[in-house]
Amino acid sequence: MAEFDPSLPSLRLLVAAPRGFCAGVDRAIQIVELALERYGAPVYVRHEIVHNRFVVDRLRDQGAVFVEELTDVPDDRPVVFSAHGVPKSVPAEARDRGLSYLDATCPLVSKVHRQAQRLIEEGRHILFIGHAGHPEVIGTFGQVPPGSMTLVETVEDVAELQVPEAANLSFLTQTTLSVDDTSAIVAAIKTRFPEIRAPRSEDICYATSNRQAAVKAIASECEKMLVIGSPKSSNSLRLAEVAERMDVPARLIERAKDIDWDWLGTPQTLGLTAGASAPEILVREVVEALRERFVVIEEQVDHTPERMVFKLPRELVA
Ligand code: 0JX
Ligand code: SF4
Repeated sequence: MAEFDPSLPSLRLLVAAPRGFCAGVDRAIQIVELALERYGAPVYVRHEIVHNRFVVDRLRDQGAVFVEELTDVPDDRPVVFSAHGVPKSVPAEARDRGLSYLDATCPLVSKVHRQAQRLIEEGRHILFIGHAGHPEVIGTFGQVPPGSMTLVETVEDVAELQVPEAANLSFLTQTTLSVDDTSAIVAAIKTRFPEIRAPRSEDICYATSNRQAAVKAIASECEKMLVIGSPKSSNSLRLAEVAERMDVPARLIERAKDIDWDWLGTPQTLGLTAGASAPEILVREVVEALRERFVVIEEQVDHTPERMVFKLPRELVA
């Protein structure tokens, strides 16, 4: 802990809550840890279990091996699928090879997978709101036949959309999107396709929307905002975006060493949050680094309480 030095400038630090790990991330990490306990090392993990270098490095130290493709998994070792979900072809390939696999796909992502399959069975074409190339998008597209789902990334995309049967459309979304951007895209879709069958709500998950709301709740009081998360992490990127859109300059950092002190300057009030894949230990690390340079007055600003817990796969708890 940094020593108190009254000559340092003082800093009011507003720490957003909820922040950091969501129930899907907690579950995914536990699945890898329990698999290591049960089967011993190495346990293979297809894709980063969650988009966080610290988490991945820690699990690697315990014996996890991270690969991008099943072809890199030997026949005699278990493999875990990441929280972001996988195309249907991945478990199919694992079964064909007789691999033992554990699926750490977040149950809220799996729910979108099931919805996609149901809509296709009803003969609909799906507009999928999401970010091209993101593993969750690849996984969800991989639940349905090629050509039955069209990706929409922006409001501008909606005007350009060419879809087979306008009267038979529905839409789904990635779970980790910007709440505001998504509602603008949904509004544009409903304007262009008034007959579209709209789900009761978009599929942005509770953790993503709660973390964005918590940033909104503190941003107007902050001069700058630090967001702990990986540049690969969609939900973390969205948190920095939320602050920036409220005219609060924000930086996404992986760890304390990434703080750009020149950029930070000496604000009176700083906001701090963490994406759903960033562990609390990194929040404490950043607070300690701030205490080296400021007299920090830390306040946690509680927004929406979270109590979500997801069950672990039966084969790991039995
Ligand atoms: O890039 P994402 O926000 O989807 O993933 P990340 O950062 O690993 O967060 C946890 C997993 C989220 C799945 O929906
Ligand atoms: Fe699940 Fe949401 Fe967490 Fe993704 S961010 S793992 S969808 S709870």
